[in-house]
Amino acid sequence: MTQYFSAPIDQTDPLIADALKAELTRQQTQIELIASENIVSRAVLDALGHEMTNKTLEGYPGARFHGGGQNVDVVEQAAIDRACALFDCAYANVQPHSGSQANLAVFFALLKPGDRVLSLDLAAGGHLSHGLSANLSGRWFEAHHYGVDRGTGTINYDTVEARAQEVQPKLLIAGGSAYPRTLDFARLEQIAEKVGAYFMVDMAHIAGLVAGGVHPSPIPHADIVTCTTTKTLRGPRGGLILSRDEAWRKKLQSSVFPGVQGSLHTQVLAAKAVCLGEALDPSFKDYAARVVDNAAALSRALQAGGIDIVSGGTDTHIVLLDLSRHGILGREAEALLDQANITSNKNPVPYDVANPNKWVGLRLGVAAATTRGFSASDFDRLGTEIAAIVTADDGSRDQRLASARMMTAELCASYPIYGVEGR
Ligand code: DSN
Repeated sequence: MTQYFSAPIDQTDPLIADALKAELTRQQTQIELIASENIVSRAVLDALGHEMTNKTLEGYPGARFHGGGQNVDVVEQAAIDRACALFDCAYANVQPHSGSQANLAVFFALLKPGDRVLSLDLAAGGHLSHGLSANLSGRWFEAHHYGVDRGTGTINYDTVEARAQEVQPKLLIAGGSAYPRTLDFARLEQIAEKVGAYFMVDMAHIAGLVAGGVHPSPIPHADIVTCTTTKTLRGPRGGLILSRDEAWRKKLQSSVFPGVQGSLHTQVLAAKAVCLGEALDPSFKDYAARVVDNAAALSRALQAGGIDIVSGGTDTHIVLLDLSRHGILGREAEALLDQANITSNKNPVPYDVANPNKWVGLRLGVAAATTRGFSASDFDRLGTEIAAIVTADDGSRDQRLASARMMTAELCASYPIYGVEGR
C-alpha cells in the first residue's frame, strides 16, 4: 500500500493529471473575466487538498454523530467565528455545500411548499435558485418576479413595492448573478415589512465587496443573508448562511442538517475558514476597492469603444454588455474573446429572450484579474481591445484578435499565478 499513499497523480492517473495540468496552464495564460470566478490563495488550495477530506462528520461542533471530530470542530468553529466577525452578524452556518444549497435551506426554514416568493427576474440579473420554474425553488414554491426598468436597466423600488403589494409574498428575495448596481437593502426591508414578508438577501456575487466595505451590508436589513465563498469573497466553492441575530438559529441549523444536507465537506470547511481569515486582513479592503475601480475602468473603456453597458455602468465587479446593436450574440462574442484567451460568458440582458443561444448579453467580471494584480489602466486597455473585437467587421477581426492575443500574453506574463510549476 506504500504506493497508494505516496504515488503522485501523474504516475497513477495520467488522464486526469494531464487535464489538471492543462487547466492550470489555461488559467495562467488566459484572462479570467467570468464574474463568478476568482483565484484562490495557496493556503486555500492547501486546505482543499488536505487529508481532512477523509473525515466523515454530521451535526455541529460539540454535537456530532461520529467520533474523531475534534479537529474539524476547531476548523468549523473558526469559520463560524470569522464569518460573524467579518460580516458583523450573530449567526453563521458555514456548512452549505453551495449557494443554491444555502438558499434551499432558507426556503426549508421559512416556507411551506406552495408559499409565494418574490425575487429578481433571471433576465434582470436574478438567480435560478430564487424560483426558476425548472429549479426546485420554482417547482415547489409559487415564484413571482420583479424586473428592472427598461430605460435605466436598474431596479425601480416603487415598482418592486407595487409588485409586492400585488403578490403578497411570504418571502422577498434580493440579489442574483448579474445585477451590476448597488442594492438598496433599507428600501427592500421596508417593502418586506409593509407586506408582512420575510426578507432574504443572496449576496453571493457581492459578498467580497460587502466584506471589503465597498458595497452596503444587507446584514442589518435582512432576516437572513446567504452567499457563496467563491466569487468576490475569493474562497472555495461553498455556501454560507448569516443572520444579524439568533432568531432563526434553531430553524436554520436543522434546515441545513438534516434538512437538506448530510455529512460535511470537511476539507472545504477548512478552506472556508482560511478565506474568511484572509478577508479579515486589512489588505482585503484594498483588493475590494481595486475591484470596483477596475470594473468602472473596464466599463468606461467599453463605452468609449461604442458598446452599450446595461444600466450605463457598474457599482460592483460586474459589467454587463448589451450587444443587441452590434448584430452579434452573446455566445458569438464569448467564442471570439475565447480566441483571444479572454474568458467570459453569454448572459441575458433585461427583457432578453429565454433561449440562451439567442441571448444578446455578455457578462464580464473583474475580481479574478484584480486578484492577479491588474490595474485600472490594464482594464482600460482590455476594454478597448474587447470593444474593438466585438465591433470589428469580418475583414479586420482577425487582425484585432491577433493584437488581443498579444495583449493577453503580455498581461498574463506580467501578473503570473501560482508560479511556473503551480503548487
Ligand atoms: N450563478 C452562477 C454565476 O453567477 O456564474 C454560478 O455561480
